[in-house]
Amino acid sequence: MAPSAVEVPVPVAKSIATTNSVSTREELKSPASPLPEVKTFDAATATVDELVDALRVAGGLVIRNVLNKDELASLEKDIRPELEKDTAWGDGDFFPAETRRAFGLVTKSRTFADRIFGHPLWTGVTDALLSSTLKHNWIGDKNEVSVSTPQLNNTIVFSINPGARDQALHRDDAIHHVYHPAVAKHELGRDAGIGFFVAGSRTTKRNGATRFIPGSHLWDYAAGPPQESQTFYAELQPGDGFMVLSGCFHGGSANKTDQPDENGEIKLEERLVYSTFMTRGWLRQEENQYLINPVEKVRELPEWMQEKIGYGLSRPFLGWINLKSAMEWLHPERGRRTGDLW
Ligand SMILES: O=C(O)CCC(=O)C(=O)O
Ligand SMILES: [Fe+2]
Repeated sequence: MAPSAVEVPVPVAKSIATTNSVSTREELKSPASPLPEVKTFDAATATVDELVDALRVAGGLVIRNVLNKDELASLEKDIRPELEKDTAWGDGDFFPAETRRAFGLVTKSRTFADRIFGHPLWTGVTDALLSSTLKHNWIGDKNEVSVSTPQLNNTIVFSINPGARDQALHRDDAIHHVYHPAVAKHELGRDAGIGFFVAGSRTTKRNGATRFIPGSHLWDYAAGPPQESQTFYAELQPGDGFMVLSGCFHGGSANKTDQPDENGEIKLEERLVYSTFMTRGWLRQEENQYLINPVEKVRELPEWMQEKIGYGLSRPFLGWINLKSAMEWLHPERGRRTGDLW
């Protein structure tokens, strides 16, 4: 591209000193700050606003009773054969060798699509925290405001078996090259993603519950390494859920059920967790949804889900095919519409 005569301003990460005009240096959160409380809700009574507030403070929360027994049974019927196809990764990899995984879950299980990916508390929380509004977009004499809504980032089921070691603590937003300085309080716009883990079996500190460091989404990302002593284990009953911002340090944990318990007995347990992440509409999706999900299966889902899977446009015009929304490509029976970018 030819050099431009006009200098285009490059977005620069805010420095710690200018992050928040009302914050003093002392108020900025760091690994030395007290750890915030991790709240527990019930899916029958929780509101989206309460969940959003709790996530902004602690970075993670527990929701009891997201799925009932019938939903869990139907999910497992769909997914178990997929887990059985998986083979161990080499030890020393990101996942311990005793982990089994399966992917592309929105089209492998309708229960997963409806009750996890499409759960109203989940769509409410992710819409609130991951939507972006482009306020200043002059096109000629018109300022065109656009809202980009969140899209699916990945879907993974993790079966962690006895003998698995701890997965190292990490931030999932590293995939999007995120760096943030410390803040005193969460600011809207900070998050690149959010994760939702739903327990298929009970998850405990002994069998490998997901652990995370509360409040670590507010730290300077240069601060490290993360300390195991600060972790909170998301201990869940089957059907309970755990939401976590991608900016929090977290990881799957060791499954020690191959070792004697406090009564000297060995009771082997599998830790089974269904997970999904959402990301902003204008970031690349971690899991390639167009290759993993057969298109005929995508067509069976409601249109609002198809849009969230990535077939909708991120406004103003990201993700088009033939200059049209991929929703039009997905529904050729409707015929060609007039105008670009349906
Ligand atoms: O297995 C878990 O609980 C967490 C897995 C995880 O964080 C990851 O694979 O990125
Ligand atoms: Fe992770």
